[in-house]
Amino acid sequence: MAAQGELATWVREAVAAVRVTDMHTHLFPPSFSALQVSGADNVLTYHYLIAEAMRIGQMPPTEFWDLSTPLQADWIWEQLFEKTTPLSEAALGVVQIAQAFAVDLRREKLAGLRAKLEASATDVYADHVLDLAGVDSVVMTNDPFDEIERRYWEQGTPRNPRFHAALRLDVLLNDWPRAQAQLSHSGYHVGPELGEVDMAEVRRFLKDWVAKIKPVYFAFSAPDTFAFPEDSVRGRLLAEAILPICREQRLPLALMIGVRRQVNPSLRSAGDSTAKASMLPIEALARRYPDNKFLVTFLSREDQHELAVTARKFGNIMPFGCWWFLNTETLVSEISNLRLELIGPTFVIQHSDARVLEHVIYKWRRARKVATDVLTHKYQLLQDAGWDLTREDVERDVKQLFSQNFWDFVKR
Ligand code: RAT
Ligand code: ZN
Repeated sequence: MAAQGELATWVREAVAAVRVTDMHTHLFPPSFSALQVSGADNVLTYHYLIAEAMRIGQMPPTEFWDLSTPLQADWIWEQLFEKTTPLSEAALGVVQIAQAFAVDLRREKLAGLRAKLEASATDVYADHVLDLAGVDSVVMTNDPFDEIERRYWEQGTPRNPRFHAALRLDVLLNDWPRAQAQLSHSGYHVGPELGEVDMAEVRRFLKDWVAKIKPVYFAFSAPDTFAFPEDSVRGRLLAEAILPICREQRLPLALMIGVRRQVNPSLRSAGDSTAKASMLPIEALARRYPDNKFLVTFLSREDQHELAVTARKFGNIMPFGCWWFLNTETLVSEISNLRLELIGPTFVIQHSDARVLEHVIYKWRRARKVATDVLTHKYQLLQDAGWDLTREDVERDVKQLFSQNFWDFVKR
């Protein structure tokens, strides 16, 4: 049994030391140079910050998009760090990145950050940043319909082994005319009608990509209106191509539900929003396909309780992370407590969604802080009830939440 104060130390030290698997990011290895994103200007022009800066500055979005990236960064800096105090989650994140690089942002300003962060990352720099964040490896978001990205895979570009692949199927499932045109162009005989033969070609395409990139899972994001089963292109592609290939290859399918894309198109990448979605499609998928595995995250706060309850019913559902607008101190704490209370330590506690390499630093610092508080409280209750907790128990649970639950599920 831990003495008073000792318990908090066990948790703090275990969470600080754990090597994280960051199971959903938008990062690329340095060898994918046209896609790799790092450095101060990219940190400042994160779409989370663009939306916040637009609330303060008077610049019309069209004018903003015409600026070069350094000028956009200067403008965002002025709005969020000069005219106001950087209190939001994303703005505080910039300050925490600066701190990790020993930059006093208040005094040295954006120039200080520009001097320390590398805009064209080398493998040494990428490893350094991942190590600063205590991240062992990251999972990318790999789009087989992206021309630039496809070229890297087709050339067999070697990559830093800390970057795992995930096959992202948004274009296939959410924009069938574009997917169909590109599939046909790449030599898959797929007509617009999606008959039996076309479906076999989609399966061939998926298998080719599994062989090419060796993904650890398939993924797609869907709107709040997502339904399944459904007599639609998406419904049929899921049932007849994606789920069978996932089963055959023993790969989980990650479902990211509840995004309303482009509610304000003038904001471009910053113009997406969220809405409450239905749990019924997830229940239907998990029940009808017990041999498939589903990594599931929802974007609205309102869906979190239902998701945790649904995960109690189906062992083939793994809830993961607090996605995008939920990745705030308040909501990560609430959602992690809720999940622990309903399913114990059997979920993936967080993913970073990093778009810029240095993001992993602040995202994981924040995740660790919240997890420390949440777990300390829960362990205290357990000890108060007479449970003889050990330091090893704490270390095991933390490892499961931050990495092992994900890998066990992938390899199951
Ligand atoms: O969090 C984000 O950066 C979003 O823009 C999305 O990328 C989202 O995470 C997604 O994967 O669709
Ligand atoms: Zn994402």
